[in-house]
Amino acid sequence: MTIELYTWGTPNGRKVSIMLEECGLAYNVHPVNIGKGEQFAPDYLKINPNGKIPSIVDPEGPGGEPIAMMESGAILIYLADKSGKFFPEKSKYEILQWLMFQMGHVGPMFGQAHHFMRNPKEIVPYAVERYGKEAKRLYGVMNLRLQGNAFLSGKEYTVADIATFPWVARHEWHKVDLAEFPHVKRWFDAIAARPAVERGMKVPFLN
Ligand SMILES: N[C@@H](CCC(=O)N[C@@H](CS)C(=O)NCC(=O)O)C(=O)O
Repeated sequence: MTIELYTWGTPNGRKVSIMLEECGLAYNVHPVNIGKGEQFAPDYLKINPNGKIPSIVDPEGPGGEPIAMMESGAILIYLADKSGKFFPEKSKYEILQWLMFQMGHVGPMFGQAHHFMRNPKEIVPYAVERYGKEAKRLYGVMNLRLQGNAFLSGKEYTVADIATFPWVARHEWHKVDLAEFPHVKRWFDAIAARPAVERGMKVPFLN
């Protein structure tokens, strides 16, 4: 049965479209224009009470019952359980650490860097410096991790990489030069070349 994906052209949305493409699961795309406030429409809030993208509705969830889900990290774990892909049991706790690292640090900090660097209603130098510095620090953490590991959670490509990739794809937005982080660059180039990633990054449109 087809999964309904509610999304927009942002890193959090693209984590889920990449995962759906990688797993080969059938899905319909419903664009939710967050610039126009569609995330706050009463019908959408029934699916995602937090008023954010992404969300999914799977008509065939656990026990064959429909399930609506918010929070991209939880959605990735759900889709991994459903498909049996990209979350191998043997490295479960490594994967969870790097997935939580993305959800708790990479996403929120890069997101704040974008907000203050790209769309300032007023220039707040302290905020630009704080989030720019933190973004760079996080690249340092990833670079060290990827120095000895092909992927964030170890030898295999997993949901931790799928969650992090679309944020690193916006490195120019948070003013990071990947040449300064060669292991991140090698990891990034390898993932960018995956056909499922190329397709997932185009959902719901290029930007
Ligand atoms: N922790 C949430 C974050 C979701 C999120 O912040 N989505 C942004 C787009 S990337 C959004 O919907 N923003 C609209 C708004 O804040 O009103 C997740 O990972 O799903």
